[in-house]
Amino acid sequence: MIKSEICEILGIKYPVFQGGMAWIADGKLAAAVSNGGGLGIIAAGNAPGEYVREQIKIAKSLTNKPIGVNIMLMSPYADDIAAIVIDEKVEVVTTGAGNPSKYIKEWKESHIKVIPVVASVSMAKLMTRLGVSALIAEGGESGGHVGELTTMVLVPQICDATDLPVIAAGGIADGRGVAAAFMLGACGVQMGTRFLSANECTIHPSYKEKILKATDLCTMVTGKRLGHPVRSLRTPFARGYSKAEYGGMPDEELEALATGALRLAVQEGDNEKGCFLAGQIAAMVKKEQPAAEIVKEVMDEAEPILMRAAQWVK
Ligand code: TUI
Repeated sequence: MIKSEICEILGIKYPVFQGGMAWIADGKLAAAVSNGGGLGIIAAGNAPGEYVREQIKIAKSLTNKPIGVNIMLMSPYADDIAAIVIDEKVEVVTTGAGNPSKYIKEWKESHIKVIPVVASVSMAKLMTRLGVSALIAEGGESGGHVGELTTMVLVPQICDATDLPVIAAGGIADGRGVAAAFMLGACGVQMGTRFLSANECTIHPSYKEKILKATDLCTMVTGKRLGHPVRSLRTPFARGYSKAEYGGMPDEELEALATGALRLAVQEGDNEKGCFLAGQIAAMVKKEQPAAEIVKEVMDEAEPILMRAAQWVK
């Protein structure tokens, strides 16, 4: 049994977070992960506050274990949601795609455990000074909005830059990834793509099928020109966007092209116009199974791998 300090801090059985995937990670998925002993996280994405409040209530009706809310800081509703998590007494807040400094004091005063995603050493140092509970170091193998550095390179640097517990994310979907994350100095992992195959994940069946059929080179990054690089499956939408991006389409038209594309993937499974966010590890997601089984399976797999590594030490 692998227990680490993040388990003690959050009161969870397994050091496994489910990533806050916009439009995807709802109250039902989060509750299933938390009931399985991990940390389920509701994604606020670009949704209005009332949607998030409703999902928190759904999660709380399905579990009495801790749950988290991920606030996407580029959302126009980020301020509203920052207040709602206090109101609804959410145990953990994770943040992504920006700097959460202005909210941290109030969250801490409300006894919320704050765990920002950081994609650089400077952000890790700033968050450490502001007294957050832990950090998520997310490498660019991940799906969705990506930073510059890979998990392999980012995690040890973040571990060196802080005394806080570090959760590794990006490119992790099985016990080998968990073991590797621990070797790099992390004390937990966050997985997104692996949970797309969970029974409780209610994405469109053709989104799930695309993940289960994915191969090694099946993701690509678009959106660099506008400063918001996003990793998704290499579909007609992603190829078309990339062509437009490098073909000189004006910024406003490019933005319009992406508007609503994630919803079309998640809800309609629209192969032509949908943006199917996924991490590079999609190729290793092989089967549909309950979320709780995923949490236990990756940790059970990691154990003998870590033991075997120790055996080489003379
Ligand atoms: O946030 C994510 N992944 C996401 S957010 C998202 S919704 C979206 N849709 C279209 C365009 C952009 C976003 C889909 N996937 N992951 C966490 C993450 N945070 N990765 C990288 C970062 C990050 C980047 C910069 C965190 C902090 C940061 O700081 C910049 C600063 O303000 O200095």
